[in-house]
Amino acid sequence: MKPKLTYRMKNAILMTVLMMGAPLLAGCSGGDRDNVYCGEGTNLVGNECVGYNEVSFFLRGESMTYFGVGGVIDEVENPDLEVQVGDRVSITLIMGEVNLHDISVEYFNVATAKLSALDDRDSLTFIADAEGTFAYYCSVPGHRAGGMTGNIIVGTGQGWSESVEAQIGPALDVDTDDIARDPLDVPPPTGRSEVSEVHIYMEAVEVVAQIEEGTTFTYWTYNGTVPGPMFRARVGDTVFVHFSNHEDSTMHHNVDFHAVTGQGGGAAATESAPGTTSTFSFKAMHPGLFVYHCATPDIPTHISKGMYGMIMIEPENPLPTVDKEIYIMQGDIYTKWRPGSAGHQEFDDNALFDEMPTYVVFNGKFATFTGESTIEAEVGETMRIYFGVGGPNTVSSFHLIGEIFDSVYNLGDLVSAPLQSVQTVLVAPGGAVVVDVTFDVPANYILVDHSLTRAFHKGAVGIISVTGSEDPTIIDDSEN
Ligand SMILES: [Cu+2]
Repeated sequence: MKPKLTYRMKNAILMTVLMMGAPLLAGCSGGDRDNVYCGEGTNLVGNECVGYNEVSFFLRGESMTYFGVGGVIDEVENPDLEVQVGDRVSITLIMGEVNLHDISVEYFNVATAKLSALDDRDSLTFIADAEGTFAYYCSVPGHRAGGMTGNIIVGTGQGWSESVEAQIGPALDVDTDDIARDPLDVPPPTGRSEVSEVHIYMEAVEVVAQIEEGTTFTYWTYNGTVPGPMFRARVGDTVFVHFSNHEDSTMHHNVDFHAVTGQGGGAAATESAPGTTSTFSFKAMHPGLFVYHCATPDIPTHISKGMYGMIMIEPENPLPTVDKEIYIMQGDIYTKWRPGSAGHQEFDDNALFDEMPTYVVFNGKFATFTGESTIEAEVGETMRIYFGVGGPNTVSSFHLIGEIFDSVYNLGDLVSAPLQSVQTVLVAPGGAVVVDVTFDVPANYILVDHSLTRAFHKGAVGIISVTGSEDPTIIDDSEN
C-alpha cells in the first residue's frame, strides 16, 4: 500500500506546481461542451478545461502477469496505475518473453498492438477524462483469466466506471462446415491379443466454425474437429505420438494424455510452437477409456475452445462386441453473449473465471445431434457409447431419455464387471464412461446432461432416432 500513497502524493504535488504555474482555465469558453476550446496544456473534463500531466507507465508482459518497470511500480505485479482526472496517460508494453500479449483498456477504447517477440514494445495513449477504476488487461484469449489484468485508478477511483454493453460483431467466414466430429468415427477394435507399436498423428489447428446456425466461434482443435480423433490401442502397446502445431496457429499447443504414466502425460514433450512438430512414445500400462487434452497455459481456455479427445486402451479381455459404437464428448464454452445471438461469439475470460458457461455442448456445437445430424439406429440394435467430458469445468449427469443403460463401465474402467441397469451416470471433467444400450422400441431417445438447463438452454442435447417395429408389451402409446 505504501508505494500507492507515495505516488499519489508526488502526483498531487506535481499537479499543484502545474496549477500555480499556468492559467489553466484560459481558453475555456464556458459551460457549453460543444463550443469549448481548451488551450494548450489542458483537456476538457466534463465542461471544464483542466490542466493535465503527461503520465507514462511501463509494463513488462511475462508469465501471465504484468510487472511494473521503473518508478514506484517497479517489479510490482499487475500494479494499480494511479492518475488524476484529465491526465494524458501513456502505457507501454514491453515483451518479457516469446508469447502473444497486448494491453487493452476497454473503457477508453485503446489497445497496444499484439506483440510476440522478446523486447518488442508498443504504447497506448488516452486522456483520463472520467473518474473511476478501469481495468487494463491482455485481450489474447485466456490471458485475462490467466492473470494479466490490473486497474487504472483515475482520481479517487470512485465514481462512474460502468462500461458500455458491447454488441456482438458479424459472423465470420468459416474454415470448416462442421466443427463436430462424426460420432460414428470410431476406430475398430484392435482385434489383437499381442502387444504392438501404435502410431497416432495429431495436429493442433485453430478454426472458425459455427457453434450454432448464424453464430460463429473461434475453436482450437486437434485435427480440425471437436473432440479430436478417438484413438485405440491395447494394454502393453507402445504408442508413438506424432504431434504438430499448424503454422497458422496463434498459440503454442501440446497434449496431455491421461493414459500416460510420466511427466505431464506428455505435455512437456509435445509443447510446440506454430509450425513445429514433436514426438514421444509411451507404454500403455493401464487399460481404460482415457481423456487427452491441451495443457498449454491458459489451460482451461485451451480446453474450453475444443482441445480434447479420448484414447481407448483395450484390456486383455476385450469387451463384448456390439452393433454400433459412437463417440461423444461434452465441453463447456464461455462466450460474451448467450446462445441464440447471431454474429461472432467472443471468448469471455470473466465467465471462465466464474465458471459460468454460456454453452454446454456435445462434440462442440449447440444441440449437435439434432436435425440432419440426428444419430440413427434400429430396433434390436446394441449401441456402445464412448462418452467423456473435456470440460474444462462442468460435471456431466449423462442420461438417455427413454432408455436405461444395460451396462455401465463406470469411470472408464474396462476391467471390473460393469454396473447394470443404470439411469444416469456422473462423468467428471477429465473423465469418461462406456455405456451399452439396446433399443427395444422405436423412439427419439434424447441424450442430455441431466442438469437440464445445460440441455435445453445451453446445448447439451442430442437425439438417437430409432426406427423399427413397435412392441406394445413394452410401451403402448397407441391411444394417443
Ligand atoms: Cu492448446
